Amino acid sequence: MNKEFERSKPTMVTFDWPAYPKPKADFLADQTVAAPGGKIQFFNHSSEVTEEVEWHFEGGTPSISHENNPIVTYEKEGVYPVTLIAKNSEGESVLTKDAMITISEAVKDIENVALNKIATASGQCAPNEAAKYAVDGNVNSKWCALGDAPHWLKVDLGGQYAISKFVVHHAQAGGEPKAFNTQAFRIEISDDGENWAEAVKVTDNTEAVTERSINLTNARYVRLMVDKPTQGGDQAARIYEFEIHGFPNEKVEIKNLSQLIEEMNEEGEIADEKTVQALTLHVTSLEHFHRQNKMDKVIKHLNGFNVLLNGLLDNEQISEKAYQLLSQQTKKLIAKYQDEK
Ligand SMILES: [Ca+2]
Repeated sequence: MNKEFERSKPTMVTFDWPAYPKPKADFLADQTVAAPGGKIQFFNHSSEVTEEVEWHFEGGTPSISHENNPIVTYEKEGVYPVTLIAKNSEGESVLTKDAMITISEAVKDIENVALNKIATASGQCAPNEAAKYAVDGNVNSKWCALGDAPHWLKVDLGGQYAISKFVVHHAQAGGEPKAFNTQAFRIEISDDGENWAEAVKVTDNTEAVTERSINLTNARYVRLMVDKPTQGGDQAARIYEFEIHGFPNEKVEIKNLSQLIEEMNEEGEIADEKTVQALTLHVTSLEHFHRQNKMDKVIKHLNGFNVLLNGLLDNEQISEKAYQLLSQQTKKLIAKYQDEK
């Protein structure tokens, strides 16, 4: 009614409720690799509207779970997928991560392989805040970079490593305010330091430490890209420690011998050019038989190469160091090709 006491038209008030959404399945694990008998914990990160979860763990015990963050034991070596189904009254969402879990005896040697490796960066705030302080194993020292984001930190592991997990220690881990923790960053990996593949992307971090597991992947170089350095407008990156968890995973190939001969020659570990030629000639015939798939001949010539190395060492035509490195590589190749026969 209005002030003239006339009856006004009734007003219809309607609310446009958004349709209740279907869930979106997502999950993480504390590890992606373990030795046989090892335990892995999974974390449900599905969208908030999820009412029920159903996990499928091929090769694991339990093989099915309805818990939010189940712990699963894997007994046998192998590579396994994990599936999560997130459900509510509107429907379900299925996410399978293929080859997510690797169970291997090699995993007992897993450690932070970034420790004291060669690190470079887009910049530094001070000499005592250089790139190397992100990989020095000390959570009280940091790499800092000023200017406009993105900032980057690159680590050369010095060889091929199988990588399973990254741990990034942000500002608060070193005693600075939480507001300075990195909000958005990416981690990229590479074999050559030039072609990069994204392994991790985080856009909404608030915590002091971020852990991200990945499917076991080989790489030599790892790059941390800091896209949004803090929770607010401050553009300085503050990384107290960047851990890369993995283990050495060098490819065993005949060309490793050629590379070693070249390296040893450059370092003066081989007496003269004649000896270099003798070694190189031998490797060339190995490659020839390998191309023809004559594995018996490859193994025979590898054994012959070892005899040659012994003779060269006795005659002091190669150093003890060159002998050790070449003969270790030769033994690895013999073991590999005998397995493949
Ligand atoms: Ca540090």
